[in-house]
Formats: sequence, structure tokens, C-alpha cells
Amino acid sequence: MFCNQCEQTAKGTGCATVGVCGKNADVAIIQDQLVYLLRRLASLVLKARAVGIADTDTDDFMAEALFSTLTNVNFDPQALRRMQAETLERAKALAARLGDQTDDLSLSLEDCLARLPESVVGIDRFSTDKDVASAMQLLLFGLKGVAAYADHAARLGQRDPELSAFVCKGLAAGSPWDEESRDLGGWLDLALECGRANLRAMELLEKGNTETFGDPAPTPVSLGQRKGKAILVSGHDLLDLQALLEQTEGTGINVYTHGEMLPAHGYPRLKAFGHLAGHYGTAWQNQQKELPDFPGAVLFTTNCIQNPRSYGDRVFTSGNVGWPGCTHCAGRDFAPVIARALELPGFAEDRPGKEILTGFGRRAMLDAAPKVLEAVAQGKLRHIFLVGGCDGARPGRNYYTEFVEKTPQDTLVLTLACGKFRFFDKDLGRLGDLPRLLDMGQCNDAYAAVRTAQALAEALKCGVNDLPLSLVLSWYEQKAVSILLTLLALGIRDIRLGPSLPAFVSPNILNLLVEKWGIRPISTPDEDLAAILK
Ligand code: SF4
Ligand code: SF3
Repeated sequence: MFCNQCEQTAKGTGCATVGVCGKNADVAIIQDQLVYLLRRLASLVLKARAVGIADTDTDDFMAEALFSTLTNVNFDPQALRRMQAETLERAKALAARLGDQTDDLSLSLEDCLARLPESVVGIDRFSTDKDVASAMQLLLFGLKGVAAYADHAARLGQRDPELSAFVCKGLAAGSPWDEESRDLGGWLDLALECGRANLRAMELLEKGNTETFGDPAPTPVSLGQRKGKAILVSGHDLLDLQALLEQTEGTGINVYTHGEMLPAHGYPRLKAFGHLAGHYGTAWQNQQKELPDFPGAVLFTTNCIQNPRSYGDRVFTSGNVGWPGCTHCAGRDFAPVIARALELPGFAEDRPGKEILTGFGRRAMLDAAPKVLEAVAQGKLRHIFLVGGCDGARPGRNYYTEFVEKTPQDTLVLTLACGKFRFFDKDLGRLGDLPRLLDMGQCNDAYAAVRTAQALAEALKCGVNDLPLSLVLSWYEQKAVSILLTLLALGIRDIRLGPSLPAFVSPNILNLLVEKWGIRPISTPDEDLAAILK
């Protein structure tokens, strides 16, 4: 195996024998083979589109399958094998429709896999040119992020054929079935196109979320617990949470959010459920420490799942998530989760906890914009920081806690995604009517942050780069890669990125990112704050 797609990759270069995330070599190879098969299917989908054949079902399937190869999503070899088989079947059916009968599509899955070149599972599958390989990886990992958001959006009924066409174009690029040859510039252009596609995917997802659950509004969330049976819901899929809330109504079970599910509390149609009781735990990388103490069932709807070790008998998965041995709930039927929660003790007593705020979505931020602009005009608001992105296990991530703690009182801190758990329960005080720490939501709500920044820039008649706004981002998995590509495609400059730079970015590509976009690695909170506020 060779995998270097996430921030915790072994030795900062690549996982070669087993993944730091817990992905074993078998699963890594199955995922790489799946990507290869998806590229084959993508090349056929493009051909089909060219002759007017479009198939939404295949578009949805491709996003779902690619999402399954994202870090900490699916570790179940059987589930991934089923996706391989479905990919090949779809490719065969499409080829037959196109009258395109090539040898590779006449084989069984087993024979097809046996004939795949060795390079399908190695770093050399990209290119022997280090810079081209780096740009190809930027594209592939960015596409995985796009696929994740497009998959969520499609589940909410939001699709765009152009977006699906781009996912196919990006996947097919550089495959044995791609007739176009690209130089480094061509690959980088595709990576930026991937950033634009990601903006569209996040836009669709925001539309799906707000049309289904209402516009998020600032909402206090309890970190305490209520006496009684309990279910913890992790991941990003709000539809799964809604279905679980409906299915647990009247059972006496309280439902708690975990990780990226925290912003669910801000959505009117989710917070209306009286048994959505609060939030439990912090970011994904602490689950092996925090979940053994949760006295109920746990449902993972998307990333990030880790080996559930001692508590696997009460962990359930849904959607694209898989862990061998854990029960998978298909079709939003959460009866097994509910049955398990009823067997488990639940919380023995009420335990009041601190309250934190979430729900500063796009509408809430745009409503607050006049106050923000007034505070800027009066010199009461010196700077806005967007400190967001993924959390992770590296100790260097304490930077983000310290950075936020050290931000001066005349500044605001916007945040989103699971990186917020480094500081989400800190009381930063208020700036006028506004709390200084504003949680805008999940990682995909980077869309709301972009639109808010654009609205502020428009009101001030300047560019986004001229705003008193700095982005201090943390990355871990491939959704963060796609968001970074979106920001670059929008021309946003001077992003600070940490805790380490991606292993797949070559020195030359890094130089380009520095020269053209002013990207820089984080240094120390004091140094970075001083440089930003000088
Ligand atoms: Fe390693 Fe990350 Fe790949 Fe897991 S996803 S195998 S930790 S690089
Ligand atoms: Fe976190 Fe896994 Fe990226 Fe949605 S839950 S941000 S890491």
C-alpha cells in the first residue's frame, strides 16, 4: 500500500505498511482499486454524456463510492468490494449501451483486479515527475472532498449535472482512457477547477440543509447530560440525525451530538426535537478516550470513525461509513441502534454542563453584518480571524487553542469544522452585542464563510483580500483539501495553514502556492498574531 492523503500520514511522507488511521494494507489496496475502477467508469460516463446519455443514479453512486475512500470513512473490505463490483457492473452496462466493447470490460471482477497494473496501488500511479504527481494528487484528493459534499447534497435532493460531469472529468484525467495530455500547468488548472466545483458542491449542500432544516440560528447547546437512555450521533449527515430523532421520539431516549454534528443544534427543524439533549465529547481523535464512558449506543454517519476497540458492540454505522464487525444501518432504519440504546444503562442522573453557542450560519452572519461593519467603522473591531478546519491528533494543534486565546478583545473569531473543539468551550467574551467566538458550522459551511466575506467586501467596496480578515486554517483530510482549492480558486491570499503542510505537495508546487497566493505555514501564535495585526 501507499497512502499519503491525510495530514497524519506516516513520517510526514506516506503510510506504506499500515495506515496511522488504522487502515490496513488490504483495505488501502481495495480503495485504490476502487478509485481505478471509478476512473474507468468516469471515462465511459463522459463518453455517454457526449452523446446525450446522462444517468443521475450513476452520478450519485460515483460520489458515494469516492467518498468511501476518504480518510476515516470506510474500513470494511466487504462493503468496499461490493462497491468495486457495482462500479464494474455499471461500467459494463454503460459500455454495452455505447457499443464500446473493450477487453477489460468482459472480465469478472476477480480477473479484472488480477490484471490491474502494480502501479494502481503505489505512489508511481501518479507520475514520475514529482511536480505533476503532486498536482495530480491535489486534484484526486480535492475530488474526494467534492464527492463527499456532492454526496450529502444529492441525499438532500440537490444535484448539478455540471458538477457530476466535473467529478468524472477530474477522475478520468490521466487515466489510461484519457486522450488528453497535460503539462504541469494543465494539472494545476484542473486542481483549481476542482476548487470551483467544490464551491458549487458546498453551495448545493447549504441549499439542501437550509431548505430541509431551516436557516441555522444562534443556539445555546448544553454540554451536560440528562438522566436516561442515550444515543450519540457523530459525523456530518443531518438527514440521518433527523431520521434518528423521529425514530426515537416517545421512546425516552435522549439524543446527543458528537464532533461535526454539533452545528445541528442551530437548525430550527432539528432543535425542535425536545430529546435532542446536548453535545457530548470533543473532536474525532478523542473518541477512543471519550466514547467508552458514553453509556448508550453510538452512530457514525460519516467520517471520522476510529477503531472502536472495547466499545464496538455499541457502535453502529450508516451511509458510507463502515467498520468490520459494527452493524451497518442501511436505508435510515435505526431500529438496531435504538434496541441497543434501550439495553444499555444510559445516564444515571442529570448532570448539568456548560452551555456553548452554535448556529452562526450564513443568514445569521448576514443579519449581523451591519453591526460588524459599524464596529469596524467606529474602530471597535480591529480584525476578524477565521480559525477553522479539521482537528487531529498532532500535539502541534495546540497552536490553534493558544492562537484563539490570545486574540485581542477588539477582534472576532469565526470558526467552523471540527478544529473548533480546540477552543469551542472557551468564553472569549463579547464585542458589543456579538459573542467574540462565532461557530459557523461544519466544514462545508466554509461556503457560508466565503459568502459572508464577499458580502462584507461588497459593503466596504473592497476585495476580500483587503478586508481586516485573516484565515488561520487546520487541515486533516481531503474535504479540507477541496476547501483549500476553493479558496485558492477564489484568489484568497495569505492563508496560514497547519499543523503541517501536505506531504503530497512538492517543493516546487509549494513555492508556487507561496508566490502566487502567499500561503504560509503556521509559526507560533504570538508571531502570527503580531504579523497579522501589525
Ligand atoms: Fe495514512 Fe492518512 Fe492514508 Fe490513513 S488516510 S493510510 S493515515 S495517509
Ligand atoms: Fe473533522 Fe474528520 Fe475534517 Fe468536517 S470530522 S472536518 S477531520
